[in-house]
Amino acid sequence: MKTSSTNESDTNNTAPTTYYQFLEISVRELLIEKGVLSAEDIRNAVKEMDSRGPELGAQVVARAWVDPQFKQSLLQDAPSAVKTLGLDIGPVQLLVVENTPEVHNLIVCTLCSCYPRSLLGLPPDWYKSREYRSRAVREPRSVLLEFGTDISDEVEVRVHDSTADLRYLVLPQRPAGTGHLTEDELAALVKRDSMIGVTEVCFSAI
Ligand SMILES: [Co+2]
Repeated sequence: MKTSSTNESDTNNTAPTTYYQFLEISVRELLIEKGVLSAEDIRNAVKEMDSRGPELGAQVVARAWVDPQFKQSLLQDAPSAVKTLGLDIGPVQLLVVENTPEVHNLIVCTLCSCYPRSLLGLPPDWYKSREYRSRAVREPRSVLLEFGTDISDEVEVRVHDSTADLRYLVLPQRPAGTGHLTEDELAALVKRDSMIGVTEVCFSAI
């Protein structure tokens, strides 16, 4: 039996450090030691990442709805397209997939929880769950129904498996009856889940 009572070993006992955690610590300490980054730079970057929500993604979607040329470049080369809106998503490759009357797209990371964080913020817990990760691939239509999204049998459902190198964002369909809305009003309609593909964008005129 272990009798050590230092705080450090207590921490180690609760969760063993994984290979990737060691790798992260080693790289981080090396970057700081070589003067490439400061510890504060890293803290600030993490804080900024954690504070991000899905608003940037919603802005991108709204722009694509009102500007066909932007939409085209977004679908062809998303990182460059979002850069024209002043958004830098970093070195991660991003693919935007468009929902149409014929195709509905759904995003998952079967391996872990890869997610377009730079545009949507942190992934929801259900996205990281083993249940979603396995069922989204096996029975996407049932999963969609549980989110209240009934996709007709004539519509093809495409499931995209994200990786560390390639993230996806769904461009949802613009709802009918929104022709008079401004770009900001449109962006306000676009919720996180619709950009993962588990819901559609709704609009009800009052
Ligand atoms: Co992943």
